[in-house]
Amino acid sequence: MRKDFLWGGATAANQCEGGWKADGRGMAIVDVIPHGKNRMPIMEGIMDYRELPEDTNYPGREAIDMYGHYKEDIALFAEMGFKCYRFSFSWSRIFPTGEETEPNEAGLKFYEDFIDELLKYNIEPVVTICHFDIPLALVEKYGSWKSRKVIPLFLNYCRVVFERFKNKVCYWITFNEINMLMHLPFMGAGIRFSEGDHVLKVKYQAAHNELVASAMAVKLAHEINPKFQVGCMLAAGSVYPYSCNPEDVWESLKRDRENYFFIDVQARGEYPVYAKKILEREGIHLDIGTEDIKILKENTVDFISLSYYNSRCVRADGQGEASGGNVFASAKNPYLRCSQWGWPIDPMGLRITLNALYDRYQKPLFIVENGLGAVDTIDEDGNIYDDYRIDYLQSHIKAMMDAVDEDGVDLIGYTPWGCVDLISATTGEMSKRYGFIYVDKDDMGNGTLKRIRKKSFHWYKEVIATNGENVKTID
Ligand code: BGP
Repeated sequence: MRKDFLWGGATAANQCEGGWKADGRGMAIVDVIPHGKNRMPIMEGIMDYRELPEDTNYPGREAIDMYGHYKEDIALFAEMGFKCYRFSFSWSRIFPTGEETEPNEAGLKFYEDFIDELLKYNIEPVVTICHFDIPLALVEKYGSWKSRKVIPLFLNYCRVVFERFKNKVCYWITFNEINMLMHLPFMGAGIRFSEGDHVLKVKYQAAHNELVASAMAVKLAHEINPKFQVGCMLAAGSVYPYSCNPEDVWESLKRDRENYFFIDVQARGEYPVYAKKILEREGIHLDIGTEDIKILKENTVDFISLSYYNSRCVRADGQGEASGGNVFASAKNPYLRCSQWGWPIDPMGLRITLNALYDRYQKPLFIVENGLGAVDTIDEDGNIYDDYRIDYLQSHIKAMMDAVDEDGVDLIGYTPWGCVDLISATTGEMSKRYGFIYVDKDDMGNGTLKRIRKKSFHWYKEVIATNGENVKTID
């Protein structure tokens, strides 16, 4: 691997920061996403959070309180030798309602101290500007990304953080997993549906508004500092045909395109022809501003970041067993075993996905999420022996290195997800743990929040120290 390869870890404010009322922070969508049976209908945008019972538990409000523990957490990341750390800003900590003329200085100062703490250890910050996050006030007033009115407000937020951190941050990601909007519209983009809504039209319009906002952010970033590197972010994972039946192959190509659509626009600068055809077939006429096409064309991203948890699989006949995996419906692949949450485990799929993306876009890639959500138990001796996590990460790192060394994929870095345990996005659980660092907290919110190094902590430290060389020796 190249010497400047960015080994690190990733988290996001909505799932780890907490401090929901500190520094004058405004309410954000994560503050109204509950734990339990109502979580899915809320995230899908088909249930209104204002109808939730009073005793509802909202796990994101405190999360793992990284707000109060960041110095300790960053010191642990430094101990593992992180070269970079991916995290996100909470938009409503900086603009509590999204519409203030001046930013909230206390919120900005929090991130400034946070970034300074990273730089103290020579850890490169990688900032996601919007990770499943938007001020709740904008959801209530404008219906979130349904409305173009949110575009200039987002841009204003971008301007403030780009200017403030002009000399401290180089890597920016506009929207986390932009394609999530199609699957969990409220969690992904604050979209709620009302009776009579043309659901697909609402989603594509919101997607268009985000795509334009993303391109405008790229433009602004490059004006403020030409050295800024701005990326898009895809929930990736190639879709395999269940068989060599051409019907299955065709179905898999269509499914891949559903995800590529966003990145095609962000990386190539225009709506792909297959997307135009889908819109035409569905009778959807998007509200496209006069300048939009030009803005999209002229402001493509510098790199493509992605999350990879698993591959997907489809059968054209829709028969057979279904498989789990990051909210994308998929047929069960008989060649793969699954995690405790039913997500397939497919390291070779990472190599395939990286190659497919690199072939398609020819831009540097950055793996900004990967990992195994698993139940951890503390042994009698006080340690956590998470060999299953080491196995998962080891095999995926090996596949990633093959993609780089054998296939020539240009890869900037690797930041496994939830490097410190945090709240699961899909389930709201604490018990679905990804970290090298254990956090003492349970699904009901009880615990001391104490941090404990797991076995994988020491293993990953060695991976970074050897620039991945030690992983190569496994079978
Ligand atoms: C991605 C999200 C993350 C993260 C991860 C794992 O979709 O970008 O925010 O949570 O998936 O998913 P989960 O937390 O549901 O296990």
